[in-house]
Amino acid sequence: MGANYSIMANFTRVYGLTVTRAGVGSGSVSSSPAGISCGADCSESYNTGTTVTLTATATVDSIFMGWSGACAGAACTVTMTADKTAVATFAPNQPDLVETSVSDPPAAAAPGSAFSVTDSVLNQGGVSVASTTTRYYLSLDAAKDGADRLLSGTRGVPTLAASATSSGSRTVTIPSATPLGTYFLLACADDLSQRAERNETNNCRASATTIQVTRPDLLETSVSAPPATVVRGTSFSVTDTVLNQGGLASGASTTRHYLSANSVKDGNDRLVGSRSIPALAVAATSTGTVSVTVPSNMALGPYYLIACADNTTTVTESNETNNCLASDTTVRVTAP
Ligand SMILES: [Ca+2]
Ligand SMILES: [Ca+2]
Ligand SMILES: [Ca+2]
Ligand SMILES: [Ca+2]
Repeated sequence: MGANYSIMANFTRVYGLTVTRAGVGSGSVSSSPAGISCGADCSESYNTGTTVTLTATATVDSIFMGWSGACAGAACTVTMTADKTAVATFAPNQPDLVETSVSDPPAAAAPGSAFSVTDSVLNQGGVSVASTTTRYYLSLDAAKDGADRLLSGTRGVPTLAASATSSGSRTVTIPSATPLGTYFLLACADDLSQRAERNETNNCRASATTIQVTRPDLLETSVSAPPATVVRGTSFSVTDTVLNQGGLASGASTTRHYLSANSVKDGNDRLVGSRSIPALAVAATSTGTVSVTVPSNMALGPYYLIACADNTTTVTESNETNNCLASDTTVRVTAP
């Protein structure tokens, strides 16, 4: 082999074109030159410099909303100078309202109290929808059903174009009759069913966190032992502690002290003193000492000392029957 040979090769660069379909409508995308027929085949490699036109076709129940990614707007022609992805968005040919966000409720609140809700409604359909009303519920689970508690306070949502969102805040009030418990907050778009939509079952959204509908609960956790004997008409000191073991702070209250022939508070017991209790935060206590006076006409004999929290029934509590505590020992009332 005395001759020289030269070898030439042409390397042609190729780039990938990928089509992605977005939105809750449906449709297909084809390409020219051929190679893409999406959903079945959504990507193709083309020689560098190739100009590719993509055509989106909505199904009969949908609307093509436009291109994004490598293209924008209604038409898509790309020149393959790099790997590219074009996104075709299809929407239903009807409105479809969904709640895309709802704020979390307070961790705890009493029946009858109010709080603020912020939510967003999206029309993910391909056509506009006239004004609607969003309503709010407390629900034991994250789904709306007939057992849920409708909150007062609604939000009017204006006409929404395709892909438009309305956000707003409202003050809502928990119905006074709501049973104590743990609830999700639901926001439900078009809750009065004023507008026909592609999907009527996706209109509600639950909060991420729950609200405990609860009340304060005051009770006596200690009451001092009375003296072994006391002369009627005279006084002795009582120290007691009130605890708020409920889920909400309580307002100010009054503890009263009684002498009782048995360890249970009833209508026969004699009022001997009282103590003012300040507002108590959750888990807070109040301890204090007051002087109580045995009535001069008190029948002689042994008595329990009973302290009763919120004995003027100023505070509405989750449990109104646990407020009294009797001393372990009795005091004998004697004559002067
Ligand atoms: Ca809907
Ligand atoms: Ca509807
Ligand atoms: Ca109580
Ligand atoms: Ca009470």
